[in-house]
Amino acid sequence: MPTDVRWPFFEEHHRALHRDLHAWAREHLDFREPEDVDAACRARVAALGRDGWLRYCVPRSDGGVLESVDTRSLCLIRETLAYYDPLADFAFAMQGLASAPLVFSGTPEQRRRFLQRVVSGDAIAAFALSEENAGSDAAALATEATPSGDGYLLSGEKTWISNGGIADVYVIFARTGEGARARGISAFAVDGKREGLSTSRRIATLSPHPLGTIRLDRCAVGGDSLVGEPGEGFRLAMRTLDVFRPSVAAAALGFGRRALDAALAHAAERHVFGRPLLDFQLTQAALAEMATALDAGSLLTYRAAWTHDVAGERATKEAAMAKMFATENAQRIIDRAVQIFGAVGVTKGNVAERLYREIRALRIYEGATEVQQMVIAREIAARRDARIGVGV
Ligand code: COS
Repeated sequence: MPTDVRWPFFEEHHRALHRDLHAWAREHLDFREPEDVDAACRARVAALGRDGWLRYCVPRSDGGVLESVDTRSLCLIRETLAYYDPLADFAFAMQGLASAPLVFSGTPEQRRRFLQRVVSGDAIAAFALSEENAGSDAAALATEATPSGDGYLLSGEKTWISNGGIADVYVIFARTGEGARARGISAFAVDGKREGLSTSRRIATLSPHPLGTIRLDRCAVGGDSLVGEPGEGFRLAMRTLDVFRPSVAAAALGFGRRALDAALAHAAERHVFGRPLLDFQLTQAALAEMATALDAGSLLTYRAAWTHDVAGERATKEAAMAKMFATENAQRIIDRAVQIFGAVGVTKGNVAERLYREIRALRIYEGATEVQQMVIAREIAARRDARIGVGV
């Protein structure tokens, strides 16, 4: 049961996208876990590029489908891909995440050089913000970009980088020193084959995805690699996350909806004590709570996307609420699905077992739940005087 696209957040083109992508996903995607995750990721990027789905990551002027990047479309795509194939969702998300800083602030030349290949699926993209000592506290990053000739020398290490090791292009955030912390960071678009850029470590995770540590050893980049103004990198990263955090929520919805559908089917078929599992009120209570949390998560997710797309506002609080709620609840929903499956639910190859591992990272990446709580609290505190009808 996907999100109901008749809701007023959506327009006719969203309904068409939803219908067409479900049909495509049913035909082209495979839920089974691949043996070679790098090869599988490359194949997903190529297929998503070939059939035009990556065109939703850029505006029409850069070869996109829509006039501007539409958060509701990104969310519908991630929700759908996550339902059919977690790795396809990952592949789509990373192409979009790394494209966003260029969409916001890239020069025409950078757009031509990077975005076209990313959108066609010919180049795999990565967004390199995190470091060993700068995860939640992104402004603490220490990778340095030192001016050299008419360009920069990048030195440092970025870690937990999705697609790190297989990416053809990286958006790298480094300290240029215009100011302290967030005010002294800039973004750079760097070719993955650049001398001085190497993968120092691949990271194995609970559910395998391409992930790695990138080492920058006096990696020389031209001044034309700088994305946006010097010192603007942190804000660019945050603007990107405002768009992509709702999409993480949407992926969690896709996982959760898959878990609910699988649990429902199992509960209807499985007989215990002479009756279908579904006849037991305890099963019904679990399923009812799962379905309600999913719809509540959808409402928050598409509210955040709508606020960004239609109201045209900075949707920082809405994005954080959606990500926190949808990912935390998807974890519980999937855990309940495992419980409904019983021993089968912890057996390798079972849909609930796979989802149980897939969902965990979503509560951490692109801002852990605790970061979202911090963001929400800050946003409501900052606006407390602006609220209508404060009568306390
Ligand atoms: N959009 C635009 N600008 C933003 C912004 C947003 N959503 N959020 C913050 N900024 C701006 C602020 O306005 C501020 O600008 P000025 O210096 O001009 O005042 C600047 O960025 C610094 O913001 P702030 O002071 O809030 O920075 P903090 O260091 O306190 O960090 C959080 C804030 C926690 C929100 C940030 O570090 C964060 O999101 N961390 C999680 C990072 C993350 O998601 N990592 C995962 C990596 S990607 S997988």
